[in-house]
Amino acid sequence: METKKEFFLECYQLGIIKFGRFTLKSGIESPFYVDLRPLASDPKILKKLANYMLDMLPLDNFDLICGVPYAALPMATAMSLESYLPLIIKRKEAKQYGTKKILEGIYTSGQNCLLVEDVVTSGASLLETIPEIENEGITVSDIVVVLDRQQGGKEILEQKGFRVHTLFTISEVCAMLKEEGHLADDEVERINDFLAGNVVKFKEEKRISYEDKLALCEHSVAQKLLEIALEKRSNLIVSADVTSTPELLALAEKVGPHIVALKMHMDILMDFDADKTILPLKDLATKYNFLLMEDRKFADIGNTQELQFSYGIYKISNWADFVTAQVIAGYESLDCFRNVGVVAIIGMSSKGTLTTADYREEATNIALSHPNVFGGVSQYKIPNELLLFTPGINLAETGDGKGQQYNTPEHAFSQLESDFIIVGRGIYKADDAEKAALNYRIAGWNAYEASL
Ligand code: BMP
Repeated sequence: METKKEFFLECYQLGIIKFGRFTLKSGIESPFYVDLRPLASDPKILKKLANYMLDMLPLDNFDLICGVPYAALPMATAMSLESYLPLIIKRKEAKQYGTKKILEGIYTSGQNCLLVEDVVTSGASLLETIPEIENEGITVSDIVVVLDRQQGGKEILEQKGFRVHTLFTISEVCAMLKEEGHLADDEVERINDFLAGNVVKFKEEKRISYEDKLALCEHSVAQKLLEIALEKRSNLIVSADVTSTPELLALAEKVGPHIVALKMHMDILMDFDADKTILPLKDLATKYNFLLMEDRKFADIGNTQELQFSYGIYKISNWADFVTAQVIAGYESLDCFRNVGVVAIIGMSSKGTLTTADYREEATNIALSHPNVFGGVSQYKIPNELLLFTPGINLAETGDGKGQQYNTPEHAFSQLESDFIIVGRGIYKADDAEKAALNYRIAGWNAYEASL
């Protein structure tokens, strides 16, 4: 014979209770979340549940059975089928037309009805439902509940004179789950705190450090960036959106000591020349120990991207340490970026971007699974296995009047757990670009340390 515990564990497999940090409708944070609706989707479990509930009850007392809508409707139906107690259905709202009935089914005044509820918390929904049934001349003496969240509802109903039968209580359930190794001691402690009415202290999840990221991120470019960050105590990438080689080289010379990488849009240079632009740039990168990031945002089929990457006048594959690429053309479109790292565009910083939550989720899946990709550009958190690059950073502005939206380094590190901030106009348009780079470097590093 199956024990009640074995039965509960079977129910648990359907995902009816989740542990973690949940905000309830009331705004209160709860360490667990209960939703018994999945039970109705497993006929064997639903039938067993019906019998467990019926076994607890003085069935001779009842003429009718009724579930509180909606979660308890299938439970009441199953109990009716197993016990032959006639079912009545209570509407959530009275019909606006015809009979305007709140109760459906066959019943007569003076009958006693067993009320079925999935979960009792404060008892409020039962206290609303009962008078609506009693208004039809039906009495309610007993309530049967699958799970008591032990937040006072049962006691309130009992004070009002109802008999409340509960199959499980949350404490009992936690004890069973702990015994089976599904719950850790600290989780049980939080649940007990919550049930005792105390404010629950959740562990603040801290971002992981660059040292820990070094152990987690396998791509050689990711490792190099993290090593430079630790060595230079910097997480700053300057976006060198200038339009001539002299300006680009002058900027690189000024900001070089403060950055982990210089980000370019090489196609905006008026005077690009492999010898005059790239060779001195590579020398500066060596001199100051930073990487070259080409923000090309490739967005085509694999074959075209392969040509764009290695041919034309820029021959990006010859000099870039890493490139940005959209993932819109799918996983295989990224295969062509051999010998460099790829940072995938997961979400954009501009107003009205089409990078919605669904898009970002799909983009993240591609980024996580493709061996060439080691990071993502986004304004939201991404998984720890990827390095997060956050553009749209400016200490003085909130936007540029062209759709760009700015945040602070503090926001990037504390809210997004970013790894690298990307700053363009905040630095290259400053009167003193070197001083501005130093300021952003300090602000970025302080924000990173504060977020640990
Ligand atoms: P600025 O700090 O001047 O706004 O420059 C931001 C840089 O980052 C630009 O080169 C832009 O192309 C890039 N960028 C961005 O602003 N938002 C994104 O979502 C992705 C980007 O690459």
